[in-house]
Amino acid sequence: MRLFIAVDFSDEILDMLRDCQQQLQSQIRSAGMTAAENLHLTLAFLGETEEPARAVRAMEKISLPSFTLRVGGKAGHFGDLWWIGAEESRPLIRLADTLKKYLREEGFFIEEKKFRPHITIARRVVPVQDHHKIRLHVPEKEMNVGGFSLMKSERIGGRLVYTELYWKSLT
Ligand code: 2AM
Repeated sequence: MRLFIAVDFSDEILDMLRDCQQQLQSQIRSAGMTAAENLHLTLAFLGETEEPARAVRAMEKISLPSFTLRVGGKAGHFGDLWWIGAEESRPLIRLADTLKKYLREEGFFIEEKKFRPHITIARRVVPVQDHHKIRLHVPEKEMNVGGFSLMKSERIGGRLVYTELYWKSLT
């Protein structure tokens, strides 16, 4: 199974992200928009594994306080994938780094690349003219992060379906 660990959003942040998707939709030819229920902030990507219990053990070792997450204020694209940014705050980086350390201790191979907190809102975006012409107005919103989730990702009937397997609260 394909697993990743992520933070889910408040309704207010989901509304803001959906509004960004609508702004994008009105300026492009086509895209695969992320389904509303799949919008999340990935902390760590585990890839294919049959060891969810080891991922849970890594999550259980985390003893960090809840914190304020700021989402928005910036948008961008990696090639044809469009994202909304999240603030690279100390508590967020600390949570992602600590989690990756514990996942490696549990035997997972986790890429070393720098953590760039982002929310993918659309893939395979085909602009009308050029990606640089696209303008999104992205307000910044805050939420409290009280925990994070182990997620399973599957393709069911051509649709990407994410299922929460485990939730770990912050202190
Ligand atoms: P993305 O949004 O930038 O594609 C589920 O696939 C989540 O894990 C997505 O948020 C995805 O990020 C993230 N992820 C991180 N590394 C990945 C990888 N090598 N392959 C697929 N997804 C990855």
